[in-house]
Amino acid sequence: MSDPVPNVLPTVLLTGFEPFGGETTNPSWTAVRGVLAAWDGAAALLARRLPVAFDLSGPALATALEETCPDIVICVGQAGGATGIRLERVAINLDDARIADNTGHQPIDEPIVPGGPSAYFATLPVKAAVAAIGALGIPAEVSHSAGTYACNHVFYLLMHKLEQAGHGARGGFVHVPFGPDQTAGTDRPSLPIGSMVAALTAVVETALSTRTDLAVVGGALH
Ligand code: PCA
Repeated sequence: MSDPVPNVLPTVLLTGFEPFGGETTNPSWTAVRGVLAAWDGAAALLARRLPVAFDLSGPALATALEETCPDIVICVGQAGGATGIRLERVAINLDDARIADNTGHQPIDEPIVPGGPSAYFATLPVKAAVAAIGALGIPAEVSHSAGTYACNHVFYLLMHKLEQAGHGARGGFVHVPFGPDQTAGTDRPSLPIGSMVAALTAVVETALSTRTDLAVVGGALH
């Protein structure tokens, strides 16, 4: 007889953000909740909403990690103006805010972790995820900069904390476009929330099934 297989489902933590920059919704959180509502896969999914605040998001992320002990963490944020899903590959050790955060704080050219590495790479299979999303007919690409605002801040702290914990948990960041409610009557691009939910579900499934990323074209010339 073979040894019994432990019946422990992997845990996936998804995070979204509260609204910011004058918006009343943030599609990242709407979509994350949609993923959880529809999920019936072989993993335990948990979600947390993070504040758009440089001083508060790190502690909120730390609490979420302590409470959920995830195997995989996928943080999600809004990238207004994007036309598709962006699988972020690089988090840099820099806060340089173009606008104040939701507490009025606007750090300029400050390290996120003084003395920390200049950058971390996502440890999710970003190219495989792009392929999986593309197979659903939803636009997606690998992105090599998550910016220098609150999303990059959380992404960097996530990768820093996961590396320091040393448990082998994997993580990354996904940017989504505006939702249709944010662009009505404008020429700003948006994506239906249902497409975001399908795309993020594909990211979760790909992360669960794929440890070694696809070696396919996905770089950027500029
Ligand atoms: N998007 C912002 C911060 C919160 C969010 O949803 C960003 O891209 O930095």
